[in-house]
Amino acid sequence: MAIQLDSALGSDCPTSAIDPFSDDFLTDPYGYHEELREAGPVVWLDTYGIYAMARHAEVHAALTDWQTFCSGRGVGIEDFAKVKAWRPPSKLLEVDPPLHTRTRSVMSRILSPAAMRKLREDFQKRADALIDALLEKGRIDAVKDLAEVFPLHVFPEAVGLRAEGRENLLPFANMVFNSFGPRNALFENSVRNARPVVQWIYDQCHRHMLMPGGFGAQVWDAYDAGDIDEDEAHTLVRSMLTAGLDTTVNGLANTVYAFACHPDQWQTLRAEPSLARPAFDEVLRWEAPVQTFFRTTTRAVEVAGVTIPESAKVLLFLGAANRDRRRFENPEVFDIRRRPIGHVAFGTGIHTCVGQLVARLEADVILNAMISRVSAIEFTGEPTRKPNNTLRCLGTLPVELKAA
Ligand code: OVV
Repeated sequence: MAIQLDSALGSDCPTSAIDPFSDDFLTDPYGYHEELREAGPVVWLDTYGIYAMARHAEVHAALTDWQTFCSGRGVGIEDFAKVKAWRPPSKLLEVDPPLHTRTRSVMSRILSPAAMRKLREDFQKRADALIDALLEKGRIDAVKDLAEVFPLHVFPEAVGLRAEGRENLLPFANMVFNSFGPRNALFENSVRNARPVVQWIYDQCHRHMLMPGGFGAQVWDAYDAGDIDEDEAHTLVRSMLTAGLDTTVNGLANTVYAFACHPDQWQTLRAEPSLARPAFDEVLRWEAPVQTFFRTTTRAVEVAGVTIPESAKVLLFLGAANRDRRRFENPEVFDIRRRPIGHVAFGTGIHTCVGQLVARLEADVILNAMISRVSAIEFTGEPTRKPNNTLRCLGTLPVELKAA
């Protein structure tokens, strides 16, 4: 694809015709990532009239500088200052300090290391039982049978949702993650698909719908304590239901996929189970579940010689930054012995994933369960992709788990 300097922009900003929300790009982004990284530290994307960054240094710096690259005008392609948000904005993701500082502190207290310690034993038992059952089956679809089943088992319960209606969670999240992109067919179809479940999701966020003791009830405890108002409490529970499931589903699917692609790495992990945590980080670096988020500039800012004007939308390619050879040696190689410190799959700065301990716990118990029980993970067919404007999603992942 032709990359030219566009003098009309008034600075030396390379221009690209790449469409990062096309099926082509979303199905296999890595060649396009390389093109964008090599085009320059900042690239103007003609298709949408937005700036983009795909190199690690600039993505990292933008995520860190929340004063300049704000979230309060939306982290999708639409600027909330110009276009009304399509849903009531998140009070965690789509806000800046000081409100963000307050809501974030409520959420990080609830999703703390101590809270994870209380959940671990139960999560591990369920992971063990699931992997035992899957070994009985042998041939599975690791998306439907593992990556979706496990988070749908443990996460809604940890939040304190009722048993009925949990199947509504994934279509809802799928829609929200599509909505950060343009109003393309992916977005329109996911909206159509999720329309019947939206009211159900909003209903579950009320205090009387949530079981005592769960994450959701604890958000309402923060309301009782006067830390947040009623609307904030409701919207923070919505954040949990939106951000907590599809992300971990794809994180787990990508984990199984990474090891199915690299049988030697599975043997390395089995020989050295203490690598489970760095191995999951390497999965996140290599195949980031959340590929992109936007920021909006609050002022004109110079980035590596390029001036980005005020009120510009800037697309940050987390997944591309994680494969930047300026930061990671042989970045396309999946190597669980690498310590992928600095990957930005969870973001960085004040908006770093607040639920990452839950994600890490889920991955850890699944890997533990598999390390002792599964001697090999073999493809039994071609995996398929399910394009999403934000997430790196597998549609199906046919594998056979071999019992150890
Ligand atoms: C990280 C994330 C993704 C999607 C939605 C939200 C957060 C939210 O806060 O609603």
